[in-house]
Amino acid sequence: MAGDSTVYRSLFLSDIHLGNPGCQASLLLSFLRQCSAETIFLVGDIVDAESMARRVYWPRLHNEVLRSLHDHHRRGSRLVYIPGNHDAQARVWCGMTFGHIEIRRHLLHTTAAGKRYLVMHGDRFDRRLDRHTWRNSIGAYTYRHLVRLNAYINARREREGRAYWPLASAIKHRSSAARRYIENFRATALMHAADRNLDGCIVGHIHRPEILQDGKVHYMNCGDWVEHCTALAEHADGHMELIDWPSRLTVPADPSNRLLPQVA
Ligand SMILES: [Mn+2]
Repeated sequence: MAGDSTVYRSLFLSDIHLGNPGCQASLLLSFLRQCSAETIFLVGDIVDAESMARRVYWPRLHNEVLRSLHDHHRRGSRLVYIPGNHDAQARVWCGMTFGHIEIRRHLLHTTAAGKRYLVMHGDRFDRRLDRHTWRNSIGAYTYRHLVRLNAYINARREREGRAYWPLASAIKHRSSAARRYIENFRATALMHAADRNLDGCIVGHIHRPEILQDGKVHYMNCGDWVEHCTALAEHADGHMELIDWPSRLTVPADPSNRLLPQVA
């Protein structure tokens, strides 16, 4: 295992979707193995219970992700888990601590710079989840297949020594309905934080990584590990950064080599 090369005050990861064939577990492992954090926040949809209910899928790499998080804890990280809508069953345990994992519905995080951010999965800002229409069902079905295709294409690209390319993301960005959906979600989350006089919110859920500011209020989305492979990190001085992990990997000249982290 590579040594810790980057130390963060906090790390926010969401939408890992373990148990779903679309989960990019090997990229996540390479990320987790080169950094450490005082606190790791798991911001929902960590295990995809919905996908597991359709078909049990649990390869060795998905266990490795859990083991890696456990290793972080052994080396001193605090672990906080906020269940999302794909692992909503775990919400009955909110407020409890299991082993070394604190389970919360949401929480207030104060950065080293004194900024107060509400951390939550964000599905409550998703108006689409309120209605079970045929359009939503088709959308969910299409997306499920798109992330599986994404996993297949990128496994092949990795074997060929080519850089990671988020397929579903490229398609979604062309759709005006998807753009409107993202804008609505973002605006609702920003309003929620502003109403509570907070400096912003940290969410996941919509698989759209970004940090942006509206007036004085920050909107930060962790992204996901089925398409974008991103994380939010707080540095020792409270500065927040969005880490786009695939863009930090070098593609080796020899295509028989695997993707290697630049920092290793
Ligand atoms: Mn979600």
